[in-house]
Amino acid sequence: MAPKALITGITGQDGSYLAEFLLARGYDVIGLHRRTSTVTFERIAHLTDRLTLVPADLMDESSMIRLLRDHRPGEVYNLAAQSFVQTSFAQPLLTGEVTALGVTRLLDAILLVDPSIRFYQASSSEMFGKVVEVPQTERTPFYPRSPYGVAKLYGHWITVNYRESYGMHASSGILFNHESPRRGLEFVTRKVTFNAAAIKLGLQKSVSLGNLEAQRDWGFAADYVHAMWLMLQQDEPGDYVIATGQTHPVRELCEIAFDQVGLDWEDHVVVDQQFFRPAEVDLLIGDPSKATDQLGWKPEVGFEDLIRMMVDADLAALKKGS
Ligand code: NAP
Ligand code: G4F
Repeated sequence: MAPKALITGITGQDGSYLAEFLLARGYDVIGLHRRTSTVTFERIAHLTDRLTLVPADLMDESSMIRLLRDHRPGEVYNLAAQSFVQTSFAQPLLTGEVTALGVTRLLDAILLVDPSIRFYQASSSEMFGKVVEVPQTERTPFYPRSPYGVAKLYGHWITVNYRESYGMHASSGILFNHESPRRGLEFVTRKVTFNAAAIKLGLQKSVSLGNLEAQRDWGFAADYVHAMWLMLQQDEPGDYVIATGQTHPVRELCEIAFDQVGLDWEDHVVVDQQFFRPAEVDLLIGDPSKATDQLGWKPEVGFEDLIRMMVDADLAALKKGS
């Protein structure tokens, strides 16, 4: 019988890549999506005839119990979250409900229905926040700097707690930033690549950004979903840092993106205070040695190739008018 996996957050960036990855390996894929007034299947439109899409919500434990009872997955990947850091300052309680308590609701639903289900939690390098050491490993102390980071830290520890309390195969992937042409337009990489393409096509003249000195360890989303799957194939659950081990400032992202369309970024980027955060994470750089040694995982696509790929995808989409 084909293995069966449930993905929460299947309509998001990572959900779409993970669904592709699991389908290619012969899985039956169940996608949990929340009810919305318009369809949000844009990223999975090419897959919908091969997926089972079930409405449920991380805010509603009984909806997840029913889903688990009806579909009986062997693996659950919890990718659903309010995932935008800036929004978490404006909506801290909603972020806590979904991104923190939502994890407990899902773990508890699994405990009630079938504790042998293997569980993946989408933890984040935002938990390191005001970093205590460089680079960050699985042993680096946490110091979150946003309501989102605090919520993810709760999700991380409740995953560890269910593993230790109930012997569940529950793993936490501490993923550093990962991007793709499917990245949401509000995140800085896609904001820059989309606007560089739009400026090149004469659709606008400038783009407004916040902190150009912030540094991130940016990888390619399709590489990172592979690591999620590898974690659930191990005999023992665990926590793993997934990163490239290299960091770049937002300024360099701008240089590469505008270079890809033959423009000078300094002619088009405007700094605007509204995009600065009340508290910032200045320097994220991960050490993925444990994942390399134990999972055999390594990133395939480097930062510059990733940004150039995203610009090309945005140019092509804008030319097509989508
Ligand atoms: P994303 O594109 O923002 O996707 C988030 C997903 O969560 C969407 O499918 C969204 O559904 C769903 N969702 C939100 N609230 C929900 C609720 N109450 N019930 C059910 N589903 C809900 O995020 P992503 O970049 O794919 O990231 C995937 C996960 O990894 C997130 O948990 C994120 O916090 C975490 N993470 C991401 C990164 C990164 O760099 N991308 C790094 C570390 C950790 P709608 O489509 O309806 O909005
Ligand atoms: O692209 P960002 O919004 O991503 P951020 O805050 O690092 O969060 C992402 O990565 C986390 C992993 O570390 C995930 F957990 C989280 O879900 C999300 O996927 O911002 C990156 C940096 C920040 O320092 C921000 O201040 O870019 C800086 N920045 C500068 N100007 C900007 C802008 N960010 C955004 N979104 N928009 C700007 O105009």
